[in-house]
Amino acid sequence: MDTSAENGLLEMIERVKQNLSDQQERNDSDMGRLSERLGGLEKRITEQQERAALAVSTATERLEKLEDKQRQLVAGAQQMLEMLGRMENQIAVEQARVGNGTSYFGKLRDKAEVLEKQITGQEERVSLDEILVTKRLSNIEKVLSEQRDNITSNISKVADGLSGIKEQLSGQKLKHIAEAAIIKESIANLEKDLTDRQQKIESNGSKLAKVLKGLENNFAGHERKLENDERTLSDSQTRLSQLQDQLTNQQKTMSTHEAAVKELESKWKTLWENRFVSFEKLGSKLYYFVMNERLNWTDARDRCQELGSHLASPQNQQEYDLVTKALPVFLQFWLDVNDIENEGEYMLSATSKKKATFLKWRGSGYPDNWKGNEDCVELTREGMNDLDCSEKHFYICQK
Ligand SMILES: [Ca+2]
Ligand SMILES: [Ca+2]
Repeated sequence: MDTSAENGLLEMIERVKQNLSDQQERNDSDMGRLSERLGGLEKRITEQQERAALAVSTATERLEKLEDKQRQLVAGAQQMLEMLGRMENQIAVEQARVGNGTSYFGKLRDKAEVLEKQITGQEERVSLDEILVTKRLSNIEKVLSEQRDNITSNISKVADGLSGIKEQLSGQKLKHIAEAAIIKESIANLEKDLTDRQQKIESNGSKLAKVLKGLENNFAGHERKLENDERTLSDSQTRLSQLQDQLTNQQKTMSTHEAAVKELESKWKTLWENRFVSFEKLGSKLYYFVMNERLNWTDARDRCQELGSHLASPQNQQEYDLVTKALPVFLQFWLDVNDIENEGEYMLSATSKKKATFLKWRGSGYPDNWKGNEDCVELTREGMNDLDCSEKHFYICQK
């Protein structure tokens, strides 16, 4: 190579060197600016993080979501930084290899701008959320303030009420004090009255004790007397009991005597009643013609039985004749014959209600059952006739 050619080459190298040097300076300058902008971005992101952390500490899930987004942004920024780091390396490689990465840096700047815009947009949204949260907080604060006012008002009312009650209590207290004074006075009066009464009672008690002593003495005397009386009474009771026993025995004896007397009386009565009784024999039978008393037919029948006989009933003409002849003239005597059971059917009561077979009526037209009430048969010298059984007549007993 000749000198001129060498010089030309050297100049060219010098220019290339100069260009590279210029380029390096420009790159350095761009890098500086980018670094500054990234620093700014980092700072803003940190501020946003702080604000987001503040918002998260005071509120809701929505803010937590924002925090997530912020974290994503930080991560994005870090990725971006890493990307930028990688780009720098690539630029360095490209510059070293191609010697010119201007167009590439241009693209990088564009990308950085886009990212910056995105961050700005997100920043605005964060601001908007922040405003909303602030508004809600403000509302809550307002509500709280109103409630506080209400509470203050209520407290004031309560205080007024308490004041009123306090006054009432004060009034009542005075009233109670006055009442207590009256009551105290009443109690004092009652106490005095009580003391007086106690004294009176004690005085009366002493009198009563004396009277009681006297009464006790009297009582003791009476008691002794009563004991004596009781003894006397007991003795009397024993005596009475003995007397009662004696009386009972005497009553028994008397009862026995009475029975004996009664029996004697009865015997005497029979004897007396039968003093005229004397049955006479007519034919084969004994007859007793009773003419000292008049009886109705039933009593006459019973009387004959008492005398161990029955009303007479002649059984044939011979007996009839004997009896009839013995009768005093005009006197009527009851016979045993009657038709009490069945009208017109004449029976004999004494001989087990056998039918009367022998009848000797005094004439035609007999028996006539006069007035429909003649069922007992009498005997006169004229013959037999029916009569009212309640009529009282003499009678003939037979045995
Ligand atoms: Ca008759
Ligand atoms: Ca008659």
